Amino acid sequence: MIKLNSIKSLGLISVLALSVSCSDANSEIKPALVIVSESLVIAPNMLKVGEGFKDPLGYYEAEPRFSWEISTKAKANRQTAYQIQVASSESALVESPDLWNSDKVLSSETSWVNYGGIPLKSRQKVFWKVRFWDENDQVSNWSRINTFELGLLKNADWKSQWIGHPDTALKAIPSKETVATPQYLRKTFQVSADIKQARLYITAKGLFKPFINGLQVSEKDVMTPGWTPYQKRIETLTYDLTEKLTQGENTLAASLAGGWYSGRVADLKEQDHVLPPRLLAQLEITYENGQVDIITTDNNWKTTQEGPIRFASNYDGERYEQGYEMPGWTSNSFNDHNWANAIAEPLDENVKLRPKRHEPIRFIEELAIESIVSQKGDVVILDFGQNMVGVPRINIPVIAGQEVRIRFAEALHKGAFYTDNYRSALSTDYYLPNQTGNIEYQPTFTYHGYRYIEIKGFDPSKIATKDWATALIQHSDIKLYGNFTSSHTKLNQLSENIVWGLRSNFYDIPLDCPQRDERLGWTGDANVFVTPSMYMADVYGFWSAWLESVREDQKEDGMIPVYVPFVEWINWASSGWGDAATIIPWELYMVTGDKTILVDNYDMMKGWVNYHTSHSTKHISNMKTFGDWLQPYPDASSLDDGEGGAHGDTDYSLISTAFYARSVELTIKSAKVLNKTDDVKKLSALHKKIVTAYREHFFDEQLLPKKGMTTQTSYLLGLEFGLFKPEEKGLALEKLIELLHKADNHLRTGFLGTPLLISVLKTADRSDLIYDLLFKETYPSWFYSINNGATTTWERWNSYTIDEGFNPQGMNSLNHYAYGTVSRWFYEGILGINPLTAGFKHIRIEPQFSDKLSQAKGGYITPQGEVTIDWTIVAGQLTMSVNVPKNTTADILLPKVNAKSMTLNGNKLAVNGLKSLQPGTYVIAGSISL
Ligand code: RAM
Repeated sequence: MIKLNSIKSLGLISVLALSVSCSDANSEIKPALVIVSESLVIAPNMLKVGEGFKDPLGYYEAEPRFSWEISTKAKANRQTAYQIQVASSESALVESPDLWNSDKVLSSETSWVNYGGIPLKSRQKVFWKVRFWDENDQVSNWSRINTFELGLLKNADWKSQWIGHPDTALKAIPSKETVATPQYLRKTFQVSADIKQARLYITAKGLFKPFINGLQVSEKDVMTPGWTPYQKRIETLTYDLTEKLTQGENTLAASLAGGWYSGRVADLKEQDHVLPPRLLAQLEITYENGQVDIITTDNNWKTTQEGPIRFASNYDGERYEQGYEMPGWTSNSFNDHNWANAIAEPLDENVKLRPKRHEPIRFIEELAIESIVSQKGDVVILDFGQNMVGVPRINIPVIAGQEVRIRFAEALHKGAFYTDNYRSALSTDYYLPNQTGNIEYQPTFTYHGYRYIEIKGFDPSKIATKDWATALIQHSDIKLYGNFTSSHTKLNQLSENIVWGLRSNFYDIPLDCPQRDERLGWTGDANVFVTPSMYMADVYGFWSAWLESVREDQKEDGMIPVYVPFVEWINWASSGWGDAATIIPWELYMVTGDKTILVDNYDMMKGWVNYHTSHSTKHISNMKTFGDWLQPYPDASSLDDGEGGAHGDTDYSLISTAFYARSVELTIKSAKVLNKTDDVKKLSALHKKIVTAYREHFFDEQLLPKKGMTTQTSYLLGLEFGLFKPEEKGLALEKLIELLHKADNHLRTGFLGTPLLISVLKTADRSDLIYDLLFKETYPSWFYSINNGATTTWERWNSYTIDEGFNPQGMNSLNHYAYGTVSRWFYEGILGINPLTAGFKHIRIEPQFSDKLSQAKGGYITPQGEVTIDWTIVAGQLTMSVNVPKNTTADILLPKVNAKSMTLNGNKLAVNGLKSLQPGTYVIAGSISL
């Protein structure tokens, strides 16, 4: 047997010292020293830090987690050990890593390995590489060198001050109009030596758009820095300006608007444009000679409010006046003598400045006009064919002095432009030209949720053409996997709609909707969509960043607001919403296997459980709740609750007690992972008591609810959260199915019940019923909204109908992701990919075949690599190919397939042949009876 004694890297050549164990009779004598240029094992790839960042700049985490994958090209299937080396320079990494050398660590973990080296500092650029030992203890080549560079990690790193226009100084008692008028700021400075590196650290209280020497610092980033609880933490961005500075004079500039910080949020008009926006920037130039220049924001900056953007609001839109344009204001040659000196304010001690934790909102894609709906005089309605989010770029003929108005809508109501469902959000942009001719305009400091635009005020002698507008789609820059298709057109449309719902609402934080006067980070909606979203896109960083905001917004007594970031509006907690504190970390842990998400959020979980306890008597909860929100067909008596039965019919206390039990259960599970044995003990005792109280308090001997109405959700909660006695589960399920049958196999569930319905039926092996629900064409169902023209998921099953138009009730968003919860079943049910252990290192693959589908294909990118499934059924014959990622084991279960007929890669299947499959690609065939 050949044993590895030591391995040392010398540049690209590995020197392997090998010895031969004499006990191994078959071994030949080998030279003691072999020089090879390549190990036999291919290097690991897909190196990432934190929640999945590749070579990030301005990184947030001083104690990073490292992840990698075994290359799909490698012969190696498993990792038995790894070694990570980390250094402060590329040469140190090759010669002798000065920050960390993990040495050989016996472990199969390829993800979320914690850094264990010398503490890292702000600005530090870090180089790292990894190699692994495979199942034969053969070492791989070193990976390619990856890097990350830290941003400014603490407030003390900032020498700059917050700056703004003097008219917006609070002591000047500025009017709302003044505060709402965007500011323009600039500073000219000299560069007189060779530049080695230049970094711009920048953020705003509000929104900023930076420029360097006449060019945008980033053409893609928008609405930065994004939305956090600003009174506690503001995120900062880092840009590399090394190539953008020149010798001699340079100009750094930025425009600035209120955004979520200062502009109104939701319908809170009294808070609109009260706090003045401020800019904070620090340009650090390191010269070849080692000197460093720091350009700070201070009162030497020049500023004006006499620029072309006259007004900006996230909810109301933007006003642009051509007559105010200031050609060249971002470049050296501009004369800023008329501009005022900025006022400078110190950093706030209690507001943390921290590097942005996830990718910002960016321009992602352009969409052309699908059709010109109508043109009457100087009004044209244009249809992009897709409900989405961002701003349009318009290119239209205008007449000097004639104002152009751009409005937005999600649907037309009987052919007319319909904006009522935006409620108080004006969502309107204006452009006032001072010249006749063609203009090109795209708003900078607002965003719209829309499918249609109406442009009014262009030159009416011109006929609209499709190049008059382009939709510039914006959302957090997440990677979409596009990983589910099937033989069913409408199901594919539903899957696409759900992805559009995701794209539209992953707008720096998880929004409920992107268009009306709400657009908030509703926690309940997030609960039901977190796992499906993880299957559809690379959103771990997005969620874990938002959880930091949730932690920050948790009150002393453990209360979690119903939306985060919190703004003073609904200041009470709701069960099923605040439980985001336990549900989201746990679900993320199950999908990723990253313990850090539990470590970071564990105290919040416990705090929320305590809050639940303080809102219960004898383990029965009296916490308020939005209930099974928007359950269809609410009982007549609840219709006059002032909210038109929006809360559904399931008893509130039953719901709240069920979620109390659930939150305790998830905290116990987390405590187990984190080895908190005392907590496990205490919480388990509490859980038992809640379960007993729940059963006794809410159900009689026949398992009929003692309080409130008998609803699908009243059984679902108990079944999903384990609140019935084991021997009662069968009866509870029967009751649920009875209710389903009564509704002709339609759901009668709202936001809380819908995900449970699918999960409970799946656990009960009733995928036939799930297919039934899923393929229903009539109200309430997913296909019903598609039949009525949906291109996203809707807030209500019947928010809009082709015959009736908009639902007369107040809340009718056509872009709400909550009911997109069903896509979880596309992956876990139709494709059948389920984690047996957190992070999918052990997978159960159990596709749910149905006579309604002849084919399904897709996959999921696990931390170990992609698992893919592709199944087809033709004339009773199943063919299925499966790819099991490296370092993973899969069990495949195919109960409907005739075991005797089954083949695996063309060979008859051995007993247990589909258990513990090793990484690789398999083709399974057999006869199937559906
Ligand atoms: C609505 C929001 C959200 C929901 C709450 C209860 O206004 O749109 O989706 O969670 O209310």
